[in-house]
Amino acid sequence: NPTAFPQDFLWSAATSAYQIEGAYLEDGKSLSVVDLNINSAYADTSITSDHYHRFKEDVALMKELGLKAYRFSISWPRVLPNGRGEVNKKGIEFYLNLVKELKENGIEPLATIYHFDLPDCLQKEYGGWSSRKIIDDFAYYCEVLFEHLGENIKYWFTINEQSNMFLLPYLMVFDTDKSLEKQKYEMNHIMTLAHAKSIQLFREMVPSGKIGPAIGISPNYPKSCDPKDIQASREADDFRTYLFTDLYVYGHYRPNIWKYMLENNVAPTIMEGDLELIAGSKPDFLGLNYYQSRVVAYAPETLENKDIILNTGGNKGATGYEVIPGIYQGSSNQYLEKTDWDWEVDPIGLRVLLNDLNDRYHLPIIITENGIGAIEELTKERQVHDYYRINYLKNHLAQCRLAINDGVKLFGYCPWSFMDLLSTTSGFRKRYEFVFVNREDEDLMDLSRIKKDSFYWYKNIIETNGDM
Ligand code: BGP
Repeated sequence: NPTAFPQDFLWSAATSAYQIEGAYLEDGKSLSVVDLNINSAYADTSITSDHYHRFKEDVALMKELGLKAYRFSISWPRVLPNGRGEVNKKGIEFYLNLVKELKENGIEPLATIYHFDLPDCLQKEYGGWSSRKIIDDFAYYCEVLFEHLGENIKYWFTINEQSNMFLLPYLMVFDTDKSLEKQKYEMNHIMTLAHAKSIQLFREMVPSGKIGPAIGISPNYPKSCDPKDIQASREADDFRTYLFTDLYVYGHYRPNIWKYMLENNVAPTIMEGDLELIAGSKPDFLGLNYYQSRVVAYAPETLENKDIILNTGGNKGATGYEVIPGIYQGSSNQYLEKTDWDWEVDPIGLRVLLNDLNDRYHLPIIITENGIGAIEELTKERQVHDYYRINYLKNHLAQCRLAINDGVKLFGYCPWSFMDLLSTTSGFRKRYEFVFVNREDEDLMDLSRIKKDSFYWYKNIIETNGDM
């Protein structure tokens, strides 16, 4: 009889600022790199779900859902329109009001400091994350947040998915005249330093709070039992998971990654004291964004290097797999069902990954994202029958429970997302959890909120503390 979820388990749901707030130039906010560069081809961030104006209504829905906690992100350009310097009073007020509203409704706020939305002015001024100048600006931004919100928010996430900003560099702005690979490793090092500095500051300013990164990773399975494939899967874990997590927790690069960086001339500049700073800023927990597992095989040296090609249209089969010659190549998993975006649905992979992280780092873990994107429409009765989502969440939660039984210190679960929002890769077509936001037909694009079937299902899960 497996152990139940702990009594104080944080039943939560997640969103991020640029994906739900809208009001992208209101009340003093300046534009971020995401507002300008990432989605311009298919979506715009000016209104999204209009949460900026409707947060009270949204918090009321969270309360109805029974959420114990809610993960949101703070927009740097809303709080500091110039990236640094003067604090935008209205910007900080928005988050103070949101947190107040959450707390009055018995919901624990979980705040992400950075979720892809760098103030564009810092990108223009010195190239954003490519310059070490950002470390001080990020530290200042954190100082402002800890000063104004530190008393009211106990749980903080430093950076969301540094791993995916590395893997999918469309989330960043890079210099096209320079080697992308080199810039990726440089950015990764600088971001880790900024993350470490923010933890250092947090220890001084919010001594009773808890802080950690939110990482987006997948376990890598070998394509066969050919020892070459086994080794390839281990190296895929090194390059796509432990590169980030070993840095965060232990402050070191694995030797095979060093070797790769040096041989390929992509090593970042590491200054005296860098690794000590990182190693001295151990997080309190790991936040895990989990959507799928991956399969890899050995990649002969003769193959060409390839980056992942994302399926952004929701047309099955459009994904292009990554190849690192001599190390590994991605491939699809014949045993798993895929979403329309080719994301491989693998609940057991979550248990595998949770155990792996627990064995390696012995830190508490919170699932900061997990969920299924789909194209959805309202029925005539204005309902959304998202039975596939209920299945998805049920199966993943069952594995969470088994992982807790295995000894994993899992303390919370934040399905992505609380409500429909702008998808990072696929605009408004791809919808996620619990609350439908009506933008179907232009005349009726009233952005009204409609509870999906999964809303009622999750409500019951929370009420029964995960009894399925
Ligand atoms: C993660 C991001 C989220 C969110 C989610 C779903 O990578 O942290 O911001 O977007 O993935 O991805 P998508 O919107 O591309 O389906």
